[in-house]
Amino acid sequence: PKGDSGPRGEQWAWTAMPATRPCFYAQTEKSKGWKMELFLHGQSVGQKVFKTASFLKPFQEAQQVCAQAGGQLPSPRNAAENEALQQLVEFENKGAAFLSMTDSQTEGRFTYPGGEPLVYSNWNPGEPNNSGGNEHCVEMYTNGKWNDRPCGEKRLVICEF
Ligand code: 293
Ligand code: CA
Repeated sequence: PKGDSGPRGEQWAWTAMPATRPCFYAQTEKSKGWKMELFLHGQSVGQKVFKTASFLKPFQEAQQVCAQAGGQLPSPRNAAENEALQQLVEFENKGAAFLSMTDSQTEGRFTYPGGEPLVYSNWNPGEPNNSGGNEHCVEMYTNGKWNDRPCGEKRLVICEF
């Protein structure tokens, strides 16, 4: 898919960089543009890259945005990944971001998109509380803590690659 035009008229597009994960890069200034884009809007942690879309969407649309880009919503699986993602959420300054996990299958049992149970969690004290009986998605606050939320709420879209 075609991307947006940047502030200097450069074209940005989703693609697979050679020997790495798919990420956003500038066609005009290949690796230099890619590095700057990741520096400003991404986080690299281990073999994983988190990249912010900078806009807010309900969960299902957010899932589609990430899938279209060749990634998925973020699944922080340890403290280092959680902190990398938190830095991005904080820097974006657009409020909380959606994570990939839901308890849509079985209430109270949060799983990754593949259905596996969580290997790591960073719930805010008192969460998940299924407030109002309809909180099947998970948001990350700017402080890195997690809260279950209704999937129809609009939250910052960050993708994992
Ligand atoms: C309740 C109690 C609050 C909590 C909130 C969230 C909503 O209103 O303390 O912050 O639920 O869990 O997702
Ligand atoms: Ca909650």
